[in-house]
Amino acid sequence: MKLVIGNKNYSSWSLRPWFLLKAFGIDFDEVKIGLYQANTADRLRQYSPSLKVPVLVDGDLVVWDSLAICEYISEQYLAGEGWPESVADRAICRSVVAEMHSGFFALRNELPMNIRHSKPLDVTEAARKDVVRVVQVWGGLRDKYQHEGPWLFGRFSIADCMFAPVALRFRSYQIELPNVAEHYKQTLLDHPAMKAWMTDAISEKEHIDEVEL
Ligand SMILES: N[C@@H](CCC(=O)N[C@@H](CS)C(=O)NCC(=O)O)C(=O)O
Repeated sequence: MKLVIGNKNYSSWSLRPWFLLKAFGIDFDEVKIGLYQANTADRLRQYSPSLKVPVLVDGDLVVWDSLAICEYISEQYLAGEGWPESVADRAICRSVVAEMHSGFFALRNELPMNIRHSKPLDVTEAARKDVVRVVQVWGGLRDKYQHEGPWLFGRFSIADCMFAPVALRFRSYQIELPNVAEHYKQTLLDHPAMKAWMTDAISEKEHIDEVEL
């Protein structure tokens, strides 16, 4: 099985399924395609019908879109363990995952993932509102599931993978967080797979002007 990803410094969408695979110890080959290069589209065309990363190639099956890949991994390799156990918890988990997948545009645009960046910056009211909403989601879930483990739903789930790039953005732009959110951010950043991704990102040489602020 191959996971095709973009630059580790910049590609927030790539991190999500990569983190899920690593966190559950599933074996896969990593294929990295540098984004925004002259040959990027040609290289992506070999794997990705959407010409975007991430893409999972498992035998004859091609799955594109980070959430669809996480869903597939959970069904095919984890007997559903990517999601919480109870129907109600799964419904809430899918709600926050969908909210992340289809929203937070100001946060994404104004605070792009850039692991090598380390400096605060001025953001608009819309981005500030997105940060407040992330803090509310993290705080509410940690409050509810604190006795079941350190992750958003106690046990590690796809929700943690979806928010992992947000933790990296908060780190890069030095966003001040209340204690509970700060602690959860640190839990994400301390995961060995996240540390490995960050180490690789820092050693990458490509500098993409389109993403740098
Ligand atoms: N909704 C998609 C978004 C994928 C996406 O936008 N990927 C970006 C990289 S992080 C990409 O491939 N950009 C290359 C391009 O647009 O040329 C997902 O969740 O996988």
